[in-house]
Amino acid sequence: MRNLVVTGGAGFIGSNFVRHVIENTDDHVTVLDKLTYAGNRASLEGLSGSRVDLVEGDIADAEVVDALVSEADAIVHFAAESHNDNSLHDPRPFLDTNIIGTYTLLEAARRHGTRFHHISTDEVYGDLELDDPQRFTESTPYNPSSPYSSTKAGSDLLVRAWVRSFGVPATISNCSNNYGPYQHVEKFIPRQITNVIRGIRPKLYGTGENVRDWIHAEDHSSAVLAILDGGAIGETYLIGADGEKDNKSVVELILDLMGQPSDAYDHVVDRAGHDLRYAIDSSKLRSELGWAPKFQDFEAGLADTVRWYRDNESWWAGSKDGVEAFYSAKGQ
Ligand code: NAD
Ligand code: TDX
Repeated sequence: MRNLVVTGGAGFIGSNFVRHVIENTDDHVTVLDKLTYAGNRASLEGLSGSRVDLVEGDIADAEVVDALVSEADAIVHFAAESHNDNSLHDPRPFLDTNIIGTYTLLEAARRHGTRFHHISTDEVYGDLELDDPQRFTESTPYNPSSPYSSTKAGSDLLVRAWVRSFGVPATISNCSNNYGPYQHVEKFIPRQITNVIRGIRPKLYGTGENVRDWIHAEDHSSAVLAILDGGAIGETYLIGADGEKDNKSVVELILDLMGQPSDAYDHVVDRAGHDLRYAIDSSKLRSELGWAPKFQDFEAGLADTVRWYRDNESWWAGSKDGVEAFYSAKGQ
């Protein structure tokens, strides 16, 4: 039984990970979360009690961080400002949390010799052409496009430096686009599902030819646990489930699953600097740690996700109007 500190555990992937840990290990979890607009206590409902504690605090607050890390066997670091569109509007919080926050955690891990797993994204590698036969691997050069992805790239490089220079026992994972329950309605899939529920037409940026490599958040969680348990210190692992889909096909599938005509969506203003395609080669994780995804059927996983948003309107209703106002002011 370990005591895990999970940063960002009240967010989308973090809360799915906490649930996965509780169901699959004997570990105790202390969530450290600032409860920004993206964090939600309700995402941890049913998990409190003897196995999970929630501490409301900032990962950039050295005092709070040190007190928790001094008691921890391992840190799993999900907390971040995570939305590209927000980073184009106001980059500053991305520097504060993704760079200074990660630095603050690394310094605590260094002082206490604590195992550290850093959660990152495939966006650090930039984008691929639609017809490029290569996918991202652990040796693809970094080439981030947005304020979000550049701060994630910076945080990855800090982790690598703290491993090499200070011997912090850390691993890194870079995962592709996640879907599933508890994802904020600002993100692509929940935005379109909740639009349809509200009678608003889905909004596709630009032509919709952009490709994302989708993985269910439950599969991301099982991969992170596998790396925490068996990953080699200093190594990076790419996490992906061979789920490439263009955005237009995803919108059409959502409309279809929700009983609407598949062309009942609008093309809107494109995202500045919009990455064209992400694609992950996760052979290293699969061959070295024996990991495999369970959600191979994207349509079935998406149907479950649609059902979750229909059944949990009270979880997202409070954020929906503000998010749509933010987008419509930009013609999106
Ligand atoms: P999210 O925005 O849903 O959740 C982020 C959580 O971090 C929230 O609970 C928020 O309150 C918390 N947080 C933000 N700033 C904080 C701070 N300063 N101190 C403490 N807590 C803070 O994000 P997500 O989509 O769950 O992403 C989680 C991690 O996974 C991020 O590091 C992200 O870069 C990475 N990632 C996400 C995806 C994806 O598809 N969503 C894919 C690959 C990697
Ligand atoms: O309304 C929309 N219409 C649309 O066409 C929105 C919100 C997005 N899009 C497009 C932009 C992207 O091509 O859909 C795609 C997915 O968009 P997001 O959900 O914003 O995700 P993305 O920018 O790909 O980044 C996500 O995956 C990598 C996460 O938000 C990041 O945290 C993660 O690192």
